[in-house]
Amino acid sequence: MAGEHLLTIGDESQIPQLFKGRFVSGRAEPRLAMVGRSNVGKSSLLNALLGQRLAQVSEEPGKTRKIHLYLWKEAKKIFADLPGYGFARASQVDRQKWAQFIEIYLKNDEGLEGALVLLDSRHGPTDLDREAIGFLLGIGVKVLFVFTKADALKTQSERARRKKEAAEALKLLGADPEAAFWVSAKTRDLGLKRLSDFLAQG
Ligand SMILES: Nc1nc2c(ncn2[C@@H]2O[C@H](COP(=O)(O)OP(=O)(O)OP(=O)(O)O)[C@@H](O)[C@H]2O)c(=O)[nH]1
Ligand SMILES: [Mg+2]
Repeated sequence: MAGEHLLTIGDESQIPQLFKGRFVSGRAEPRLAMVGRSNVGKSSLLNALLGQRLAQVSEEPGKTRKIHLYLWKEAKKIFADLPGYGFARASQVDRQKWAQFIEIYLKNDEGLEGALVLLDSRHGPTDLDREAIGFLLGIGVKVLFVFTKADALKTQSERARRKKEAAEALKLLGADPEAAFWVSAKTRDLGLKRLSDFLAQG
């Protein structure tokens, strides 16, 4: 088995007792946070990287409401699958609660190596994505961009157009457009393999 579910954090009040220095529940493997809007494919990507269906995937946005930590055994890393943002049906209060929960986690996890910011290959980054990226960079979290559902870009010209558009948008955000991977969890394409190798080496 390549992966293992370690723990679920349902509430921010659990965070101080779980995280001690670089350790989470006594484990020292560096953490990689999966950040992105609801339904962008965070849980699917995690499963594709682990080669196992551990995280729950759903067509219904807002499925992952808790923080789930998964051990990636070969790479000796821990994925933190975070609740997605931009869940349309959530109330303002719910959205604030989510933002606060995620923020407390990101600020308290001293073993956080970086965040994988997942963006939809077909559109964006959206305003909410920009806000999330700005927030992460603002608190000093290292960011790696992963464009998901690359299989949905059917033609060569569509792929080229989107890559150009996305690179320009990332440049405007002060990010390195080269630090981006285009992947499909569905077809498990070459991009997924490149991302997996990159994360396992780092
Ligand atoms: N075509 C295609 N669909 C995908 C891909 N990855 C995920 N999906 C679909 O997108 C939907 C959402 O996937 P999830 O992995 O649950 O998304 P999530 O970001 O974890 O969503 P939340 O937990 O709600 O934040 C599901 O219907 C998946 O089957 C992909 O690479 N290609
Ligand atoms: Mg999810």
